[in-house]
Amino acid sequence: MIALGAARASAASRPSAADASHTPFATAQREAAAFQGGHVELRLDRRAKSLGQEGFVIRALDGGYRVEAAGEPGLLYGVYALERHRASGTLPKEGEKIEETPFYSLRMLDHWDNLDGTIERGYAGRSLWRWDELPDSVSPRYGEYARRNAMAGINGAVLNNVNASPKILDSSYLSKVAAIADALRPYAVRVYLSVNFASPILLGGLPTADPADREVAKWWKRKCDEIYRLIPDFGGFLVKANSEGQPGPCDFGRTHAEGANMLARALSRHGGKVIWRAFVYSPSDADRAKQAYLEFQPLDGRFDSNVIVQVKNGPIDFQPREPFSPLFGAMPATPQAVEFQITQEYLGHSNHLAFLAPMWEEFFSHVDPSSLTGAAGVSNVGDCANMTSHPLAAANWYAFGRLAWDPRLTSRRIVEEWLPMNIAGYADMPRSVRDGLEEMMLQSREAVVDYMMPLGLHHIFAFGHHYGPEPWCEVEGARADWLPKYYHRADSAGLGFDRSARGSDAVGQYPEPYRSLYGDMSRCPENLLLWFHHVPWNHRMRSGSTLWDELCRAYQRGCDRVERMQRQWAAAKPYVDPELFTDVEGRLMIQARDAQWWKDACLLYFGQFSGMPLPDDVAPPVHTLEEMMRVKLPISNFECPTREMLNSVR
Ligand code: GCV
Repeated sequence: MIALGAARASAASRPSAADASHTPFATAQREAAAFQGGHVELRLDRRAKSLGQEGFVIRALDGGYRVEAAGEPGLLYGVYALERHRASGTLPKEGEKIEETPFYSLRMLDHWDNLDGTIERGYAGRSLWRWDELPDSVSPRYGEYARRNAMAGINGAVLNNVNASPKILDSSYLSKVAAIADALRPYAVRVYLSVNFASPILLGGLPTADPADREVAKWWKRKCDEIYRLIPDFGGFLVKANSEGQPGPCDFGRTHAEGANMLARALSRHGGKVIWRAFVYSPSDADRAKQAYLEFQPLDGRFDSNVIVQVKNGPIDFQPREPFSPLFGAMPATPQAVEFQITQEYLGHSNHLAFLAPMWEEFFSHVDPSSLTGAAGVSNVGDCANMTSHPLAAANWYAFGRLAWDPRLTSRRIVEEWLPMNIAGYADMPRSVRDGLEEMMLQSREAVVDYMMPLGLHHIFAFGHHYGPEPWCEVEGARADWLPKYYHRADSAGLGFDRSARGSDAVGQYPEPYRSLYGDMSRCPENLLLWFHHVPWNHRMRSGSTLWDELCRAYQRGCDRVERMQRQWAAAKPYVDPELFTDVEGRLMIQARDAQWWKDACLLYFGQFSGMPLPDDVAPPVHTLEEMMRVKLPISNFECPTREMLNSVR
């Protein structure tokens, strides 16, 4: 199994696709032989159709285990499941069996990797894909990466950024993509590509990319034929169209459905899919939270059957807490997938510990998992030694895969699986220390919500890089809905965005009972209150305190929670690898200081509007507002600030 800080394999040459040692079956055999919990027999029974290609049965027999599956991927997933059960001490007993099939057939990691090696919103180094060395040299890390995907249950990888360079479809790049596909195939991970809708113009030299133009459709067909000649199991295209400056069918007076269907027809004879993103917010007067619904809901039923509309979990953009997007459930005649963000663009990059399974579990508690056909996660993987930079952020990669495999899993169960498999020494820890680590993981996302944006506040980040607070931010020429004031609307009357029927009526896009619940200030869940309402500072919360006091206490609670996380990690010191310990300890220190930064910046800033003092049980600020407003981090949108940088600017 992967242990944190494990040694790397040596360089490998490129396998041939037909090579029998590079199949999921061969991988399953190798993994079974290495299993340390007893003898494992593999049985491939193609007649066991109810298991599909990916399901498996594990039987405990004659002092060992038999993994049965109808497809090679199923055998592989079965062996990894055995390992999971071994690590958490839940292996089946003699005569017992475990049977699983994945809930979703599409379980996909979306890389926002650029062809120049940078990663948009990536905080774990540069891209894993070494485009300049491919296809002749294939890094052994591709296999390591694919294995970790397969262990989590992920079966697809979109290799490149949705802000896509047309070059990815150039023949020279397609041979590189084919080499990566060969390296991922032994782990049953299929390759997908993000495509630029204007590729027929930018790459093909055509005068238009209008989806209704026959030459354009032919160009895409020929391109798909070329791709499938190189990669017979190619998964399909992911498309960001008419969003944040990307080209799309609307540029030619066509709808998203017309654009998606044209691509879908080019892919359909090869069995490929189009995954069409619904992350759109064209400039209009409508509340940004309403725009994706306004544009996509009327297109329900107009997409071909091999198109999946991929919707971000919340209506704005991967905030620490959002309500679910109202598009879910509003397009019953259209296959939909949810898009989560594993990389922590808005949750402290790779400096902060934020175990995201509770966020995704919360999503699935509101959106019926069976209304979706797939799940995608924006990857947090890069080429740094442990691939995720924050060692514990690997738990988010794993958690995404596990929830895509089975969205009914609880966060606790996932953490109970991940910790023993990934923290060497975990088994030797006293129960109290293990409980502490579990709690540290499980509480960490809520801690981030508390010290960044409690009670439904959202998007009050520093401009551009989104690290740290800037609720006062003004940028000349920037779209209003890129700026915090658009979202928090602080004034002397109160705080929050009125999305009730009296305000933007975003609540009107929700089905009952959510419409009434969210729309009524007195019944709205308090953790979403300021998302849906402009609330008077002296509004009485359920606790009996005013909004202002409750807000102050939430920020304080966030800081306290991080301190508690520091203590919980400190208790594990005697049992864990010293290098791992120091790495996480250092990041928790940054997180603790950042929490204080958020608390001071937000309370000092909002306090100007409330005019109310901090309650006695909230510690006074350690910074002034002027100091906080002077902080400017010299980082691009794709970097995580270092401790030295943070120390020098605050
Ligand atoms: C890939 C947000 C991010 C962008 C990202 C975009 C998207 O706006 O800040 O970096 O672009 O979402 O999901 O397309």
